[in-house]
Amino acid sequence: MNDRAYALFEEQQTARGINLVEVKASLKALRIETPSWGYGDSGTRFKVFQKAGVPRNPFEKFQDAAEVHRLTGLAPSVAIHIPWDKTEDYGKLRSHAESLGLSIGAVNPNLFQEDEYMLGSVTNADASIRRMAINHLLECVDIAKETRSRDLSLWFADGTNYPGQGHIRNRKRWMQEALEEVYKALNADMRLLIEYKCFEPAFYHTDLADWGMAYNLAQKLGPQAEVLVDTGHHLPGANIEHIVAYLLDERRLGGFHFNSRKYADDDLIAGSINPYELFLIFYQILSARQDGGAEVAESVEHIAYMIDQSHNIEQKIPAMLRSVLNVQTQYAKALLIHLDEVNAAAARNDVLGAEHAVRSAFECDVTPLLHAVREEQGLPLDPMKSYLAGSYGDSILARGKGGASW
Ligand code: AOS
Ligand code: ZN
Ligand code: ZN
Ligand code: ZN
Repeated sequence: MNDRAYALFEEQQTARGINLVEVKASLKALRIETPSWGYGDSGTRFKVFQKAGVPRNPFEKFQDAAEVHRLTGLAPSVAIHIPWDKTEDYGKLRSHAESLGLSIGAVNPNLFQEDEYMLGSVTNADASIRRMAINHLLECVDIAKETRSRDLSLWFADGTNYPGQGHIRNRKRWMQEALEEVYKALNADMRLLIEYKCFEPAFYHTDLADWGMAYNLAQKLGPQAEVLVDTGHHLPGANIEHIVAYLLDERRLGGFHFNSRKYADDDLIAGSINPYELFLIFYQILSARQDGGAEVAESVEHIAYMIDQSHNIEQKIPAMLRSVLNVQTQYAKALLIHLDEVNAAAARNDVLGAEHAVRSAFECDVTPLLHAVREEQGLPLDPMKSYLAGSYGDSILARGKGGASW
C-alpha cells in the first residue's frame, strides 16, 4: 500500500472533521448480494451471445460468486431465481454455498416465462392461472425456508399493452389477494420485497408501476412487506434518492437492485453511467441512519443491497467485480459527507454551502481509503487486477459454451 497517499488522505479527512475509524468500520460492514443470473449468459431481445466458461448449473454459479467474494470481501450472498436455479435438493445447494463461504440470498420467483403468463400471472383474468402463479410463489416460500433465505423478492411482469385489455382495478385486487396468501406463509423473520417498474414487458400499463403502488401494497400486507427499489425501473428524471428517503422514513425500504441505466431498464454495470446518483442514494441512507431515530436506524441495517444486471457483452465475473467495487466506491464517498455540516448549512438556508458539503465528499479520491481497508481485511488491494492476473478465469473455460440459460 502507498502509505504516503493514505497519510495525506487521513490528514485531509481529519481536517474536514471526518472520523475515519467509523468510516472504515462502515466500509467493512458493507454487504452486496450478487444475482445468480448475472453469472450466466443473458441478452437482449435481439441476441443472447454464448460465452465460454459460463456456469452450467446453480452450483457453478456459486463457485463464480465465491471468486467475487474472495477477491472483494463484499459479496457473501447470492440471490437465486426459480426455476432458473431449480435443483432437486436445496439443502445440498445451501451446503455447497456454505462450503464456499457464501449464503443463499433472496429467492426470486419467476412469473414471466411460462406461456400461461402471457396475459398476466397473479393478475390474469383466468382464475386457474392466478392459482398456478400463487402456487409458484408458495413453492418459493418453501424453497426460501430450505435455503434459509430471509427475503422473497417479487417482480411481476404483469400488465397490459392496450387500453381495455385488462380490468385495472380487478387486477389490483388480484395482486393484493395473491400477496396476502403468500404473506401468510412467511416465517416471522422473513420478508416480502415488492419491486415496481414503470413499463416493460407491458407497454400500456404495469400492475405495479411505481414505488407508491408497491408501498401501498406493502402497507396493506403488513410489516414484513417492504419495497424494493431497482435503480433502472423509473421514468427518466425520477429522483430516486427522494424515493429512498421517503421509504426509509416510513420504514418500508427493503432493498435495492443496483444497476445503471441510460434510457430504460438497461441493466448495465452499477455506477458506470451516473455514479453521482448512487452516491446520493447512499447519502440519504446515511443521513437517515444518523438522525432518523432508532427505528429508522434499525431498518437501515436490514436494507438488502443487491445487484440486478444483465451482462450481455461483458465477461461475467469481471463485470460483477466492477459492479460491487463501484458500489463500494460510492458508499465510501458518501461516508465522507460531513452530515452535521450539510444540516447546519441547510438550517441557515445556505443553499450553496449545503450543496458544497455534499458534493465535496464526492470529489474526494477514496483510493487510499479503500486500499487501507482491503489491506486491513487481508484482501488484494486491486481485486480486478488480481482477478485478471489469476488463473480462475482460464480454469472455467473448460466448462465450454452454452452454459445455463436464464
Ligand atoms: C425486471 O426487470 C426486474 O428487474 C427483476 O428484478 C429482475 O431483473 C428479474 O427478476 C431477473 O430475472
Ligand atoms: Zn430488478
Ligand atoms: Zn429490471
Ligand atoms: Zn434492471
